[in-house]
Amino acid sequence: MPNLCESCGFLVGACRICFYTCCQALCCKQPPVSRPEYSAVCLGLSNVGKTTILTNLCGEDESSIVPTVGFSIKAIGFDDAILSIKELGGGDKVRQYWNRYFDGAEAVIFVVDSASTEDQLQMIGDEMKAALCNNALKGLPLLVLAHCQDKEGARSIEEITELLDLEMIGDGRPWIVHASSINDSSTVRSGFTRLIQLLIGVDEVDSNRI
Ligand SMILES: Nc1nc2c(ncn2[C@@H]2O[C@H](COP(=O)(O)OP(=O)(O)OP(=O)(O)O)[C@@H](O)[C@H]2O)c(=O)[nH]1
Ligand SMILES: [Mg+2]
Repeated sequence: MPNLCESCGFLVGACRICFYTCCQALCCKQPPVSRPEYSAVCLGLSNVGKTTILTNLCGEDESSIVPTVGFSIKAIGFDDAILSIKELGGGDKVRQYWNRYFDGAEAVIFVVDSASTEDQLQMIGDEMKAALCNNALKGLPLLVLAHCQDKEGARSIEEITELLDLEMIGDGRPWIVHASSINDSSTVRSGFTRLIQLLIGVDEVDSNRI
């Protein structure tokens, strides 16, 4: 039979546990959720909306955006990962230096104005091919954003896939084409979420190989 002292000790212990559990619940003290971090490069011709997209994803003011000279980096948190995205300016004079900034990338985002003409898409496809052939980007997951879907004459995902010859360009890497418009920011966010799923999938395959 436990004596009175032992019973009291047990009761005090139980009360302490209850007290701490309640405090923790009230203070919402959950252990911090750890998310993987990935680096990505964001490419595309000038004026297609790269900076606008990244600024929108960060919830920052889009009213004072100017053409990107050189590059700019933003770290953006998503539910399942943090993406550190390096946007390279798309101007004619800047594009020739893109390959200097590819090192360390784990994914590629290529933004396309979906209302581009066939000739423009031909040129965009050539730029994309040249970039993706670079050793630093070989085999990396690719998100092609078929952006500016709100514009008149915007092409469908199927048209963009065909005109950019993506079946050929994407060969040997996980890739997706995703339709987006800044007017509906959920379409932008869901494109990046899909890219993160590709990256997590690649990680899982790699860790199974070890
Ligand atoms: N209609 C339309 N306009 C957009 C969309 N997204 C961005 N824009 C506009 O496109 C213009 C150019 O945007 P930027 O974000 O500066 O383009 P960028 O690709 O970063 O250009 P560079 O930095 O020069 O390479 C801005 O006026 C944006 O408001 C979209 O989905 N639809
Ligand atoms: Mg820019």
